[in-house]
Amino acid sequence: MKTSFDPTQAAQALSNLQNIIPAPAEVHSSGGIFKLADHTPIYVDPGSAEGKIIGMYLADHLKPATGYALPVLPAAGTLPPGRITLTAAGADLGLGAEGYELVITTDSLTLRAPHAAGLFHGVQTIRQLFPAGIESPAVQSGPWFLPTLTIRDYPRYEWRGMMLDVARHFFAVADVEKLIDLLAYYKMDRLHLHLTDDQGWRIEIKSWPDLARIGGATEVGGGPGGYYTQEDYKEIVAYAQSRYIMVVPEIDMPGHVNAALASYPELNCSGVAAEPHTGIDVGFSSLCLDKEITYQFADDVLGEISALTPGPYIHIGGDEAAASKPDQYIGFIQRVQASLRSSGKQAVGWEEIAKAKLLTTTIAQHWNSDLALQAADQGAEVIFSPADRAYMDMKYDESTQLGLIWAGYINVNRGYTWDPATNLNGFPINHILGVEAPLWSETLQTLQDVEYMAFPRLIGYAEIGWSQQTVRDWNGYRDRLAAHGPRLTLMNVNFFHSPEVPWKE
Ligand code: IFG
Repeated sequence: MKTSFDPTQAAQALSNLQNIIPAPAEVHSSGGIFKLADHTPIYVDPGSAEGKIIGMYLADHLKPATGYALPVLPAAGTLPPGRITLTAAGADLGLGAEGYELVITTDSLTLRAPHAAGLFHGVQTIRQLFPAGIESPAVQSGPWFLPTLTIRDYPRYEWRGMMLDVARHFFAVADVEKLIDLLAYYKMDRLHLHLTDDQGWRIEIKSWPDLARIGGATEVGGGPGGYYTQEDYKEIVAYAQSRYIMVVPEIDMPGHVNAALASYPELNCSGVAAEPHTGIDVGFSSLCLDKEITYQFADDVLGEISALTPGPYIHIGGDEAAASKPDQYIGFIQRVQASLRSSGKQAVGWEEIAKAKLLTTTIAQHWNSDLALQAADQGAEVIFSPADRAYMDMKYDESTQLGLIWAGYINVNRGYTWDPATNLNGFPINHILGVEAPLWSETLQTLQDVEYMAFPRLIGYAEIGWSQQTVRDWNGYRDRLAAHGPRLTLMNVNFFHSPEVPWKE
């Protein structure tokens, strides 16, 4: 049956194309439409387990709103018109580890990528090419069509992440997994979990059981806190992996350790356990760097967290160690990064670690000084998290109830209108590993609080990490972001309706 060409459908299809975030690298539209039908097959490469999983993921995200069958089948023999194909066959290796090519004609949709992560990112683009109603959990009236086009897309930076502080306040596995789904929707690929701090130790360590039992028993404000068992942590890691997101765990040392000092008297120079801390001041605690047991503790903890973490990166914190003696701080950082490398991991640390002699495999995270320059001078790669641009715990403006203001207000515009390549004067751009937006939780207690501070600003950081600087401008982004309001609502995200954005209904 010849589908009649409806110019309004083509116009609607094009408007979705213009609202993709992060903005794709190369887009060519040809003005036609591809109509999804009830039994449109989703073909995947025969024998590719990952291809099948991604095909099922696509089907699972299109079925609720369309009510269509959308069978996922191995591609074999001649394929019928009116099909979707996800394949590595014939993919351009130049697209790299995460790139993809999407070709939509009037009778087929072909998503090609040399690696599974690219297919997965291409699926997010397909989701955004449908009207917002595609994200509805209930069947919507169709028709469901896509614009005919070619998209070639690949990320600017390989590190595109968010940090969630689960130490000041604790968040359940399910909350973290909802965040992971949202990170995936915007093509982010790193989730840095800030697991330990003065107010809480949030990860079970079997060789030091009181860390979670005692150190996880409270939080800022004195609430019940909580912690992840090692099974919980493995569940989070596996869930993230299934969304092509790497979990980067942080054990913050030698400062920010009051929860550990409250759990084990022997970790204190005094031999007496510290009192639990439920306030929000920083920089007052340090491991006792005079004692050998401290280094045993660090090795045991990092050994266990490394064994639970498939990714190569382990974050050792290193920030605000005012209570540690400078020479002992340097010795500690150097010792810990070396022991991590001996277990095949790369250390990541806040930029203060640049005071030590870094291994070339060690990564520094820029947040509020020019120590990142010293890290780069030593050959380290640097993740950009400038506090005055990317700290999502900063209030949007004077009216924001949640959050802090020590790094200044960060509204949606300020969070978006910067470029890592020009953020630090004289920083060598070939040492920029990517972007990460930290969300510290001193003032956040629920997932709704987290969503309110993270959205919509996180969407801007996702674009800074993925899109070329040449395709980014505030006016264009603002209007594209406006079209994501209905999508965020349908995905049940408690986002801040910033007055800067002309939100669509
Ligand atoms: N700085 C501290 C965080 C947190 C933050 C709140 C870093 C690296 C202030 N360290 O940012 O623990 O308290 O905005």
